[in-house]
Amino acid sequence: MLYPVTNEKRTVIDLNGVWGFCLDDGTNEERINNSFIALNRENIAVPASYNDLKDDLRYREHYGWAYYERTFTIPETLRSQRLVLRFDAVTHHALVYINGKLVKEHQGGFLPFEISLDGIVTAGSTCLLQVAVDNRVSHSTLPVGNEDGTAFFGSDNAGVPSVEMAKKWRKKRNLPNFDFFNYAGINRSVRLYSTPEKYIRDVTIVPSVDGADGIVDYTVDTDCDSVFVAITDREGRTVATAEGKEGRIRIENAKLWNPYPEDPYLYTAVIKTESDRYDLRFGIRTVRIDGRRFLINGKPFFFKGFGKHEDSPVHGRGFDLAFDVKDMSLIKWMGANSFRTSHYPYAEEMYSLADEEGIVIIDETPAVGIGAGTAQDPYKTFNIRKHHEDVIRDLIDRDKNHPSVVMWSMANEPDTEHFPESAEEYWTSLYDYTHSLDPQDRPVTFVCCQNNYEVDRATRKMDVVCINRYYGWYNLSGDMDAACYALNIELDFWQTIGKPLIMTEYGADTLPGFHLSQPEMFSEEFQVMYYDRINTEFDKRDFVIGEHPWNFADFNTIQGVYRADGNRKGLLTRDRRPKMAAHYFRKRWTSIPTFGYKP
Ligand code: GCB
Repeated sequence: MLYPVTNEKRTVIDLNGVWGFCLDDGTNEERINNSFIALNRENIAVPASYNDLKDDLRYREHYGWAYYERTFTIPETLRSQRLVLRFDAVTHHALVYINGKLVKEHQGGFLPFEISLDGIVTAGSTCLLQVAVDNRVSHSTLPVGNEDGTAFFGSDNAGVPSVEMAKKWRKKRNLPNFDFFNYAGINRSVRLYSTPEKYIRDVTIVPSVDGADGIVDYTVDTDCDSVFVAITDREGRTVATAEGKEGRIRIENAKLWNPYPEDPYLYTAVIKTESDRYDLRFGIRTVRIDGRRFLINGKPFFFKGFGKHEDSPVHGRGFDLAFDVKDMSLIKWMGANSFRTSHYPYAEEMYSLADEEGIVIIDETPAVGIGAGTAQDPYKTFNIRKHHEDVIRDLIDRDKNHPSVVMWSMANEPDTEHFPESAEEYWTSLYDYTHSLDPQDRPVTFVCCQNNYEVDRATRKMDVVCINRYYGWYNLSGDMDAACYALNIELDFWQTIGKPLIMTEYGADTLPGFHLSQPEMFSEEFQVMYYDRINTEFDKRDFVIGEHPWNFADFNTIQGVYRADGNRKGLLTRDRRPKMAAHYFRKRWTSIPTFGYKP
């Protein structure tokens, strides 16, 4: 799916701004065609998560539908154009109405969807746009939550005569199987855009290298009759041209896209047809696994970086370009070169920034929490496969051309231990599916949680073993000698598997400003000692080809006994101030090269 652009053939109209909004009152009736919204209308910002925008617990803890509305006018000048309404992300389930008529239903809160407005609106008219948004998560949504807001756990039982009674008293709420706040609403931009009637639907670029030359295999999906492609360099000079809907272009003495701190050189493919034009920035780089090495442009790459979140004060998970630019700056300041889009696809603008800044991305779907909170075999019991395939397809469709994306992560921490055979079948078939869809055939993985790795049959089948481990924090808490001992037993196991391994999460909650002479848990001194001890073990293992501390910054979560003002494992605070550990990593990573750190 192409990102919307304005050029001489296309127009983008921004529909972001202050919209009318109201929360459903819990009865979940049809709200669009009655006066409910008008009677309860409040102001809300788009894009943003609605949860933290009002000082009202109803917003913070809302469960179920919420309604947005605004009007927009279509300029008469667009009369002969094809019109499309595009939502970059509505979390999690959206119903879109125009002038009271349902025009689109979309499931999944982190990927864009579009509505062709042909036959629905006319140029020159003013339309009422309404969006109903449902934030409920269940065992069939991605991310996963416990069913219907009534599940009942552990300590809820204390002092309550019966489970039934507690269920009656307990407010209906989302029970996420994931450790980030379930921020909801129109989280990313809404735009109206136009194309000519005969237009460029999609462009696919597959780069490769032949000696000093770059090879670009391209496909243009269009009904247009003639297609011209010009490749321009950074200075805007045309370096190669081609004609036709698909073809191969050779760029002599090509400059490669290389990760930070090297040069992430980008070319532009200028695609013109008899009626349309689209300019796509792309990089020439290769990605390949060779034994235990992860090669970018044929050189062994070492992942220095983070698990992140889209999370910022007030906006919640709402699109925030200022935070994205600031985060890129901090990533580089710490000497990092990569991050994982834990635990869902991020806004497209972040990938374009990463292309430009040379930051490598492990691109993750929103499949987090499969199998948690249930004793049943999730792969056989719940209806997830079809939706999971849909999000993988849409993710690749959206992100396939970004040079920054070097690997797909199908999920975070699914259960692979309790039903190992079902898990193996599920993950290896999705692995094949993901490979089959990616025109660049990048490596594919999923991220494994702390488990009995000898029983787990699925993690070892991935191209790269990605593991989240909290030795010294959740287990063997505070005892780093024991933690390193246990970690090494596990690393000995993975060494026999013969694949590259990235530690995709490890970390310790840390209160900024809490200092101790002796490193105990939650102090800044402990966080530094924890990382230093564990990194020392990684340095002894050539097959450990990456370290992604959890997390880049503190982030918001559901309230609960484990979380005081959210998850505090950030190297930075939520407002992006460095803890001592950020300085520790800056020192470490600025002395570790991006290429060739491990043989
Ligand atoms: C994990 C999860 C991550 C959590 C983290 C933690 O394993 O993947 O989402 O936030 O642990 O801090 O508990």
